[in-house]
Amino acid sequence: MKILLYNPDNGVTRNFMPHLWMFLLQAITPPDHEVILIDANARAMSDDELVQFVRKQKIGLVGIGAMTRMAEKAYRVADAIRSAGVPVVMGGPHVTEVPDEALGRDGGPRHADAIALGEADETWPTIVEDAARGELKEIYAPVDSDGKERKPSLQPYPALPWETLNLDQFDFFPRILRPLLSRVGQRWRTLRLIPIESGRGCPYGCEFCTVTGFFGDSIRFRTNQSIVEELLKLKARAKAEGGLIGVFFVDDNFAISIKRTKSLLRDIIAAGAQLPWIAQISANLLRDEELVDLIAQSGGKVIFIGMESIDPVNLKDVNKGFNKPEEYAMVLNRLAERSICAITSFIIGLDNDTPGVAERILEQIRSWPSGFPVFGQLTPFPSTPLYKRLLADGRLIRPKHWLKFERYSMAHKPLKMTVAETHRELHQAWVGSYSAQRNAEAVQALSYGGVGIRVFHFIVRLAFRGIYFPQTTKRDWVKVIFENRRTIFNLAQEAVRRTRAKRQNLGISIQATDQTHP
Ligand code: B12
Ligand code: SF4
Repeated sequence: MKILLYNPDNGVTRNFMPHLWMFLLQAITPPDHEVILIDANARAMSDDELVQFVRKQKIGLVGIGAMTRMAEKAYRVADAIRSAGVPVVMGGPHVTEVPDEALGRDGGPRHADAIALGEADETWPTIVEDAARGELKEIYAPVDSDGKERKPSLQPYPALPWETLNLDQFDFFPRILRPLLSRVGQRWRTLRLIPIESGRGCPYGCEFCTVTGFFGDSIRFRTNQSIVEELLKLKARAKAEGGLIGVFFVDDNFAISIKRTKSLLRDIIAAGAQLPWIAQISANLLRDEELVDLIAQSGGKVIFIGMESIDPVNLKDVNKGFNKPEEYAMVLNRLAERSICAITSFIIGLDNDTPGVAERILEQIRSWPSGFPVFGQLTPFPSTPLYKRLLADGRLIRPKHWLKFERYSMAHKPLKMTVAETHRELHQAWVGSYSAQRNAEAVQALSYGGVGIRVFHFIVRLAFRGIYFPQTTKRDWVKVIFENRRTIFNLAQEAVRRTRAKRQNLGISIQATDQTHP
């Protein structure tokens, strides 16, 4: 049987990296079945094109995975494929949180023939065999023989064939900038970001987060050895093919067990398996200076930190009181001292937020080392404690917000601001972080480093800007390049000056060598 695994995009912006679940399920599909992967973030297709593709390829089963944000599109695509007579199985966080919806058991239309609840590492092979026999069941849940929920162990972990997979769709650099970047140096022509998980689960239980509910509070890890092997394969490939390969450790809290993270990082260093990497780590865990040293030595370049708020009352409200705003600057400086950048993530619209919150956050950000701030509005994801609280308090204005996806639009009434004010604050936070002037300041603040670092920081800034201000067409890019022309000109001028100086120095040293070796 031919199987298509499909991951929808959100219809507006694109992720910079295909989703790991597809590669994982492909690796554990029983032999005798062929698996084709399409991530709409990397390969955009209309519903019609997709249905044509499914027909032409004679696909026998389509698996669709979706976050809540992509649910509307996922259902639409599923409907189109099912009307072509091909069965659809859906999985991932959203269907796990609201299983009745996909199966049409909540009074709405049915979108899937079957759903896979929770982690599908152990149920997927059964789903495939059942589908091949034409005996798909409606619900597949990871349970043991007593019917109790079972979280798969990550030991052993399937070997993902990164050494042979086509990695073109993992290129982080926007297409339009690639020719320019190749001129900076052949090494810079691509930056392929590969998702790797080292463990699952986070026990912290922040009120808005789905992770503790989905993966459970029992943390599970892969062996250090299997991760190091994966890194070594990727490193060998980067060496053989040129270009840059980086890794995104997709664990929700990569240092949730500091002892284990340190041991993994030490093993990476000992094996010489360092590649540039990104991971998400909560600020409280970065108090450990030895951990930060190991992060730097093992190739860590960017850390995503869920700061959420600079207001301790807000943090306590969402059960994230372990974040201490007074420590943020210390943590960020400590990272910057080791040339590690931070993606600082904030939530706007928390219960204690009032008008002016964006400016208050921006003021703090301007006092920190240059990084990449991101902002979202407080979003009640189904089945989170936050959703239940807002529902009970009658504050949900769009209780099924995912069925009509609206980017950056509130689904509930904030407490101390209106919805319109919250939207304005969110907009202000993005403008204040990624205006041409702010980009210039952030790049200028890095002038102690080489021009390469600044060019890279600037390009990443432009990409991050695109999370809020969609940049999917050539026109969008031309506009953003025009707005930032002064920074681009200054960086280009400096690059030329440095290259000339380097050439001259080289000339002098060649002459000197000639003189000593006549
Ligand atoms: C990496 C990541 C991203 C990446 C992009 C995704 C990528 N390319 O990998 C980035 C950083 C861009 C991102 C962005 C966002 N993310 Co995100 N992200 C993650 C993260 C950390 C890891 C995903 C992952 O690979 N996990 C490991 C794999 C193996 O797990 P999995 O995907 O769940 O797959 C398993 C099962 O779900 C199941 N499964 C999944 N799909 C399917 C399909 C079928 C057919 C079957 C059978 C089974 C199945 O099988 C897999 C193996 O067991 C998760 C949290 C987490 N730990 O999962 C959050 C998470 C998915 N993100 C989340 C959110 C909210 C977002 C944002 C909306 C954040 C924001 N405010 O902007 C954005 C939206 C992006 C967009 N384009 O619109 C939420 C989603 C909650 C929800 N209910 O939707 C999560 C769960 C985190 C959280 N704190 O709650 N994200
Ligand atoms: S620390 Fe991060 S992953 Fe863990 S519960 Fe909180 S938000 Fe979710």
